[in-house]
Amino acid sequence: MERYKFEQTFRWYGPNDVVSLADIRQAGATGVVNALHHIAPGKVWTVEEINKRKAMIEAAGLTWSVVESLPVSEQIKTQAPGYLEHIENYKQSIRNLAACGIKVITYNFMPVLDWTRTSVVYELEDGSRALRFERAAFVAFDLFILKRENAEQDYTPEEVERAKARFAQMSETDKKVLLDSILMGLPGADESFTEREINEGLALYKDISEEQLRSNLIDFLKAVTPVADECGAKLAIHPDDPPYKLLGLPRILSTADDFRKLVAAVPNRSNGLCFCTGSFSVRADNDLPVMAKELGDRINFVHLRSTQRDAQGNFYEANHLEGSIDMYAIMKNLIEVMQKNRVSLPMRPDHGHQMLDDLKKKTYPGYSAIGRVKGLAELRGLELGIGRTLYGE
Ligand code: DNO
Repeated sequence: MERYKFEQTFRWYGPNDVVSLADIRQAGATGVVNALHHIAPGKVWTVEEINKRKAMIEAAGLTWSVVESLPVSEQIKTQAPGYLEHIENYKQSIRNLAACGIKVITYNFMPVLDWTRTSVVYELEDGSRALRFERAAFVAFDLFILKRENAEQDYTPEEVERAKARFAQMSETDKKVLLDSILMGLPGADESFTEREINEGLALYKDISEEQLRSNLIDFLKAVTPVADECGAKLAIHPDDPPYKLLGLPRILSTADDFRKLVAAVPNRSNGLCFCTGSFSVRADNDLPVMAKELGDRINFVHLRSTQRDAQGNFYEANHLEGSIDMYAIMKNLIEVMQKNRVSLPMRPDHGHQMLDDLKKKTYPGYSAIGRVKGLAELRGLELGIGRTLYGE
């Protein structure tokens, strides 16, 4: 029996990343997940630029397997003037990528902020560091630092009280660390957002409801999926991280049901999911093994990671095989999906703890080398064990 296994990949942020392509090769990955971060959202990724990057990756003995992300501009998300041109450019970028043989394209539709944490240096018992989201600190940021209009309406009275108490305890340094962590900016960006930019971003979405944002996403997918279908490219939408409304901004990809709605509206084959177990794991009502099975036919890319959540809405990024989710059950279901569909899905160990020598280096939060190498090693061992048990080889 032919066996379908994960294509093991590793994210690389490009030539400025302190984790080099040579490091990635030693990690045991064969594929690289990369993006042209220097090209602004809304602009075309030309064949020339794509090929330049591709050659760099191939010279290191690796393959550029996945794009993460081909960013969707705020104009497209809000349907602001100029968005139709951005959509045309997006289509052209898909065509160009496919012509260069890069056919898995990740994107997200999160307004303004991508992933959001309150600390990127949360110290675990063993001295390593993880990314963490602390609910009371986040609410305190919203109410007392950002001072967003009518923000209290989004929280329960208990949450407001807890945030008040938390804020009262914070030193000026604590407040600065909190602000910096939340404004950290997009992955791959060296600059952070300013408070002013966040406020401008929030203003853009003032009149955009969840329904409106979903409808804008559907319009976008209706426009781009036929192009992707035609050139054999597969799209993979990344879920909201964390998977719920933040700062009053609508969020529309937090649950299985959110994704089902997209497929119902746009059944095109290329309309797929980036199954990010870490993002989905923050909600106790997301049953990940069940989602892996049910959505399996639409999963085009897999991020494996776990979080440890608590009853107060806090979570931190746990070791890949620990935390609140059952990684064994998820892995088993994904292996079965690949075998049934006869595909090898690209998978990457998502994030990792900052540990050992990496504690002395400046790396992108979540993307130091050693923690991710550890994650990949554990996950590939788990895959091998389950694969052999299921299929005997
Ligand atoms: C964080 C990542 C996300 C992801 C984008 C995809 O570490 O998982 O930032 O790359 O949301 O568009």
